[in-house]
Amino acid sequence: MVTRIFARTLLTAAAALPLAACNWAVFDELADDAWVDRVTKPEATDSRQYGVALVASPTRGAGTHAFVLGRSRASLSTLGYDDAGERLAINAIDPRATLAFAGFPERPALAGDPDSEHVAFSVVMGENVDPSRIAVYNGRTLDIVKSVVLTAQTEVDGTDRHNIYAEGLTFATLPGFGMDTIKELVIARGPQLVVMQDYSEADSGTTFALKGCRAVDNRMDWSYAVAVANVIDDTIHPGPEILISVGEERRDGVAEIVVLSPAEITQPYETAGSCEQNAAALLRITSAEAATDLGARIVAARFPDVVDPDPLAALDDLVYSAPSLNKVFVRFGGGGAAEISPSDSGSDFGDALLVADLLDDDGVPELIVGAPRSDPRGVSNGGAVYVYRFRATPSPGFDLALTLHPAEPAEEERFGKSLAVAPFGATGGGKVLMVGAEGAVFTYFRTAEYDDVRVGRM
Ligand SMILES: [Ca+2]
Ligand SMILES: [Ca+2]
Ligand SMILES: [Ca+2]
Ligand SMILES: [Ca+2]
Repeated sequence: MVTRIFARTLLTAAAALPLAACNWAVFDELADDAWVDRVTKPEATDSRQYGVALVASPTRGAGTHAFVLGRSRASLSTLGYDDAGERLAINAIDPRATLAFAGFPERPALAGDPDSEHVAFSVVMGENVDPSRIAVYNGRTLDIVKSVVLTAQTEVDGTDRHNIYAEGLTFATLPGFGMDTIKELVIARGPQLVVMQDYSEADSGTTFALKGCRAVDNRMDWSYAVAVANVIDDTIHPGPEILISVGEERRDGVAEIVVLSPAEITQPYETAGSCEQNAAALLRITSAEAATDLGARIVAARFPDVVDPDPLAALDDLVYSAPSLNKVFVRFGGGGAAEISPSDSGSDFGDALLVADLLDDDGVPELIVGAPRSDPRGVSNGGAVYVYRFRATPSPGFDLALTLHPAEPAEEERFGKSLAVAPFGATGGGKVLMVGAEGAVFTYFRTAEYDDVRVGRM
């Protein structure tokens, strides 16, 4: 399929459009290839930092759907469109009373389960006194599914360490953790790795359990991302591994990604010792440039870098970023590697990261990278998003397919601070790209991939 490229966004009419006849906030065209709907802080959410994190809904009855977090005043909200591309009414709740917490951390962790509507996020319950909490909600109905308090943990020096919130979260099925039919929540939380076994079971259920370990003694002060992927040959370590990026809380030390066997995470959460007390890490991924934030984001992917029946074809590819270096790294399952960096330096390239088959629905995913401190058109920290296509030859790597930013970027707009790709259209084969900015979410619809379904245009 030929894919045309859309690369510009026109947002000049944003504030001027009346909302009476239809609920488009912005109904701007990008040539004839795409249009964008820009949603700014819906009144219902009362949150200045709307869009600080978002995740797409994987299932759909019609149209498309996402879940959006807002900060300052906390909000959970939905953002959806029908099959005609018309925005649905926004649902929003303030979860602070229900969850008894003060607000979201600066960088709230948010994960979506690719197989359900469940979303998980971290909250801070108070200032240096209270434990933190992981909450799971239905991202479509905004009903609470689960809420688990993570109590303060004792430091190596014997003091309790409070107010440690999770920066990294992922849903995963770990073999040997409760029932195989119920997933785990794997959590990177300060100096800890936490596994919430069979997370959706009742706390009193026979298989619900909180397990954990202190990821690697004093070398690790803080963890900020976690992923579960099969990156080590099954003849050496069968099944998936847990990858956790660790460094210093203030991002002032050398960071690395530690690859652990899930089978070693056997200790109850309350008595967590070192993750390596029984067996050393399977692998440590480092950077020659001694990045302080290596693995700020970690994403597993399946790029066709090797051809079956190469045995390594079964391994996952690993995408991880170091925004301080302005770089994204790819470690291919077939043994190759790639480094990606935009020409725009100091842009926090990789602060948001996503792999999805966005451009052409051809089964080969694209790499989508947010760079919220990019300076499009010279506008300081306006932000940009880069989309790369995978190429197999002459060696596995990536080619820039398009760059997105608002046509009239605003200073500190931080376009690209969060990213989601959601299925769209009658079959769900089409995709929309959602990009979070400071107090806004932009949704890109593409006529190159599906019919122009716009109705009620003003
Ligand atoms: Ca399980
Ligand atoms: Ca393995
Ligand atoms: Ca691959
Ligand atoms: Ca593709």
